[in-house]
Parts: sequence; C-alpha cells; structure tokens
Amino acid sequence: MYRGVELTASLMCVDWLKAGDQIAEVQSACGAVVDFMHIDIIDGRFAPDFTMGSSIVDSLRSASRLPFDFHLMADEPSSLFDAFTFLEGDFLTIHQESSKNLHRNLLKIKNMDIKCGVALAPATPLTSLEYVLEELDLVNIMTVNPGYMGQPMVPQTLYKIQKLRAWIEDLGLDIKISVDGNVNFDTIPKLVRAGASRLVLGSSGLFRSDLCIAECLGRIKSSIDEGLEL
Ligand code: S6P
Ligand code: MG
Repeated sequence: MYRGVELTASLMCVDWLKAGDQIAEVQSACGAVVDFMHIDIIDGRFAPDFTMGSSIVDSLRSASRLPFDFHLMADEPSSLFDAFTFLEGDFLTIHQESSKNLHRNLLKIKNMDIKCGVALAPATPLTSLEYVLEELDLVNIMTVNPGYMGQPMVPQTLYKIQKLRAWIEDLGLDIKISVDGNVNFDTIPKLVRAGASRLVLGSSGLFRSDLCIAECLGRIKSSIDEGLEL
C-alpha cells in the first residue's frame, strides 16, 4: 500500500521462466509496498486464452507470502470454486456478466470466509450492481476487455470509476475500487484521481522488459503522488 492505494501484482504477466525470482523481487523491492498477488483465471470461453490451473496457483502460493487477489474470468464461476485453495485474507472476484445467479455466488464466497468482489467488463454498466453492492468488499472496474495483457485502456472507464466512487461515498460503504488493465505510469495519475484504491499491475506497469521491478515500483509511487496531488 502506498498513500492509501493498494498494489496487486498480476502474475499472469511474469516471465514464467523467472517466476520465482520475480515474485521474490516483488515482495522485497521498494519497501515491500505490494499487498496482493493478482491471480487471473481464464477458461477460454468467457474470455479468450488460458492462464493458470490449480497446480500452477499452488506453486505460486508456495513462493509467495502475500494474500491472493483472485480474478475469475470464467463462465459460471461457481463451478471453479472447489478447484482452487482459498486462504483467509484472499479476495475472490467474479464477473457480473458470467454468473447465472450473481447474488447466490457472492453468498457462497462470503461463506468461504474470504473477501468477495465483482468485476465489470468495460461495456457493463454500474447499475448492474445496484442490488448487490452492499454485499461487496471490492469492485474491479476492468479498464481493458477481459483476456489479454498489453491492451490499451478503454477511456470511458475513467468516468465509470468516478461514478462508482461517488456512489460508494453516498452510501457510506467501505468497498475497494480495483482497476485492471493498462495500469502504468501514465494512466495511474488519472485512475487514482478518479477514485481507484487498488491498482492491478501487469506488463505495462510492473513486469516491464525495459525496467527492473524495483524501478517500476519507484515510478508507480511517483505516479500515485502525481494523481493525489493534482
Ligand atoms: C486481463 C487481466 C489483467 C491483466 C493485466 C495486464 O484480462 O484481468 O489482470 O493481467 O491487466 O496488465 P497490462 O499492463 O498488461 O494491461
Ligand atoms: Mg485481472
């Protein structure tokens, strides 16, 4: 966490041949400001491509001491709830668009004694959360379409973050606003200013080929400063 903004490292963006070293670097670099490991699970149906199965997630767990921030991009996500091991302190976020019964699925997550979240793809309106908002610990505003790393940000999502921030404050709720996709040195000031309180850091912000992880975290902190000061 830096200045009230939580940071979560998107492990689908690691260099898999150096995953153990990169996880160690994320945890030790820059005064250990990273709070979570973001775990993207994609089923190849709700979103294209595949990411990681339970054996890879278990290996990542053994290399990490941070809680996991699961993001399930899967058709009917409840069918995967038994496939992974969730621990106290973890967040589990499912998509509004893919649950047959969203409220029931959120109650199942809460019964696991972990934090629950809903993710919205760029085209999904905030009003779809109207009758579940009070159940949530987190809303993930996806700033790219679910699936791939390295996509450009969908600019309309900035307005969505502002609207959600105002809505949460009006209701006096304590809900994190996570932003996911193209979160980098240029977009972070705008995202933080709009009201984001958790940044998912992937290939454009944290796991870059031109800078080491400690350098990226230094730049991320400066970008948060910029966003909070303007
Ligand atoms: C995308 C996924 C994300 C990505 C991350 C990539 O479907 O949910 O968590 O891993 O956003 O970051 P970047 O900087 O490559 O867009
Ligand atoms: Mg994600």
